[in-house]
Amino acid sequence: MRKSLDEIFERVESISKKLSVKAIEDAISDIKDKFSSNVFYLVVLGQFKRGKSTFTNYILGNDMLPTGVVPLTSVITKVQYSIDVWVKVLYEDGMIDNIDIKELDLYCTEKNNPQNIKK
Ligand SMILES: Nc1nc2c(ncn2[C@@H]2O[C@H](COP(=O)(O)OP(=O)(O)O)[C@@H](O)[C@H]2O)c(=O)[nH]1
Ligand SMILES: [Mg+2]
Repeated sequence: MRKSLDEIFERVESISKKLSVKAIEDAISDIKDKFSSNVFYLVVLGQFKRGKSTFTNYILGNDMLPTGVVPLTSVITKVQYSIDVWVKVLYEDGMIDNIDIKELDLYCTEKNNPQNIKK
């Protein structure tokens, strides 16, 4: 599948070059970069209290995301593979804090970070 996708990318790229369609050339270049980095996003979307965090914890095999009956996750929480457990808080102004997993709920819950006041 990887190989046939690579072939498709090559064909689309060569066609877009022949036709000089910059938008397609840029798009295919982006897709090729994403594809070669071996990273994809699985996005879990849904209304409050619908079990998104519970579902994500189940996939992870680890209860690292807080779950509960009141709306809990108030900010976008991104989980990625790693051997060690680490948590980074990314602030709107670009600042980054390294925190302990036990402190995660201080940032991503409505109770401890209402309306994302910590930004
Ligand atoms: N009955 C039932 N409750 C669930 C299920 N999944 C999650 N819950 C409960 O629903 C509540 C909200 O779950 P949570 O994962 O925090 O929801 P989120 O806001 O979508 O992330 C929690 O009390 C969970 O225990 C399910 O499949 N069935
Ligand atoms: Mg949640």
